[in-house]
Amino acid sequence: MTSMLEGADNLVARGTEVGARVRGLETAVAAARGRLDGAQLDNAAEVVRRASDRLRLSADHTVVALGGATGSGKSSTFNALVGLELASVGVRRPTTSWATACTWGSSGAAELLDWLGIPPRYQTVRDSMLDTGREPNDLNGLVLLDLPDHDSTEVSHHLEVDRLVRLADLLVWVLDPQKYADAAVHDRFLRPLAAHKDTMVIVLNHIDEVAEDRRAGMVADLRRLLDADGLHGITLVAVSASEGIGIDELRRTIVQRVADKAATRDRISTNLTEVTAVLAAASGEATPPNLAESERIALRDEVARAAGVPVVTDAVRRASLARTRRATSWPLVSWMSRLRRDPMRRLNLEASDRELVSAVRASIPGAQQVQAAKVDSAVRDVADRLSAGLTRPWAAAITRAATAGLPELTSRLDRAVGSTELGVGRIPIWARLVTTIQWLLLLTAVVGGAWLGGLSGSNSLKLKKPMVGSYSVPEILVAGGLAGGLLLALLCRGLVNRTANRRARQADKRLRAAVTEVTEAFVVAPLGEELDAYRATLDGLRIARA
Ligand SMILES: Nc1nc2c(ncn2[C@@H]2O[C@H](COP(=O)(O)OP(=O)(O)O)[C@@H](O)[C@H]2O)c(=O)[nH]1
Ligand SMILES: [Mg+2]
Repeated sequence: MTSMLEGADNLVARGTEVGARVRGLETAVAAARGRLDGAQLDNAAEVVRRASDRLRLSADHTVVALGGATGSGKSSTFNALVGLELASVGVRRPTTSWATACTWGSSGAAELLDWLGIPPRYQTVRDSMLDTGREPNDLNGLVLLDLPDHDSTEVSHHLEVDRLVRLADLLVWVLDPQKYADAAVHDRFLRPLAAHKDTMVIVLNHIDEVAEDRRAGMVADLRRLLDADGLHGITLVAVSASEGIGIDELRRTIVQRVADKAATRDRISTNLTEVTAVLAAASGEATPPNLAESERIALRDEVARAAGVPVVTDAVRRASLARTRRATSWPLVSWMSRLRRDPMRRLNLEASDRELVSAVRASIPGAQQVQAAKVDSAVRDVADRLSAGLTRPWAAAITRAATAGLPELTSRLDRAVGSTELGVGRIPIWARLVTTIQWLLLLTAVVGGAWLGGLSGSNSLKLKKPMVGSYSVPEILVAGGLAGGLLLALLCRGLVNRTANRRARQADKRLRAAVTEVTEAFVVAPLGEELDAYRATLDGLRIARA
């Protein structure tokens, strides 16, 4: 029995049509919270709460459980009510053994019994039996459980009983003349359950064993004890399961309970229909829209433009171009370029990633506001497209979700772009190599020059110039060094351009990734949440309407 009721607290009318509708409405209310009108949702939530309260284990069935101490006559009472010997009488079943169940009416109790953990061989359907002809159908929908035996003083049982009494429609507690006054029964079981007296019935069994003139006195005595327990007015029936005394009265009580349950179910069903219709009208029936991939991309592009990705990328290209070119050009030219104080050149040659970004941004004053406005309208366009055809509350919810993050988006974009690694400062290895070669070539020319100078100075020494063809070696060194440097710089041009373009592409990719992340977090995800909520609400309402 311990496992029998696990997880039952959140249970609403399991496996039944009304139960499914209640759960559908519950889902819809949760999803629509903060989107649809609060008062309408509160009404619906109240219907859900009442339904959960009243329908308990099942909407379509009235669950009646027989409990009590071993030997009090649960099984005998069960059999007397069923009219057949289904439950083994006089057998003590340990607490772990199965309950016996009998259901009246054909449909739908299987899932409930399965969930209660009662195996098929302990289940009987009253309709399936041969004598149904004389069976009145006022018990249709009844599920009668003969609970496993237990000692009422055991705390664990007490807890199970406590849970069952909240879930079952009726708990029939069977006492017997010997033990009805046991303090343990009253202290540990009956008194704590006083709050549930409306869903409990007390049966005083074995009444045939009490002399007829003493029966009324005993019932009165028990009634006093029950009053002392706080169970004023609780239904109390004296029966003899073996002699059939009082069984009709007990049956009438159960029939009444079944009728009440049916009425409750009908009322709840009506309420469900009403509040569902209200929410359905507020929600509309438009097919849930989706954010198209193309819209998502267009939005990202707009945000990237607003964040200045194209201008920053262009600056990265120019800076990379300037730096690599300087590294590969003739050393004297690049050395001279250091002396010039053109701020734009300086920026391209010396700025860090961060400085470059802020300088580029600062160079286009007012652009940020213009771009922010463009993002704003792009986001609103998407929101408008998505909410076209939706009812007002949902359209408003979508617009709200799409635009709520915009102020934060701007500052997050600044941070994202500002902290993206652009790599403008890195000179490629090949270019560093070229720098070295350029210096070597220059050195060659200088050595050649010095040699020429030395020769003309020491003309008198008549030193012979080494000749290669018609040119002297120092002349070749000077000319070769100078021409080589120039030629190398020229040859590197293409590579320099390609490097700059590649740097720009990389920067563009990184910047766009950063922008996409921020856009997803502040616009796309909130939008997605609304669309999910809309979908969940429609699904829930569809189930609730069925
Ligand atoms: N005389 C008499 N015996 C009963 C009555 N109800 C049950 N018994 C007997 O009491 C014993 C225990 O009954 P049982 O139904 O198995 O009790 P359970 O342990 O609560 O299921 C059995 O021997 C029954 O025949 C009754 O109303 N009158
Ligand atoms: Mg029994």
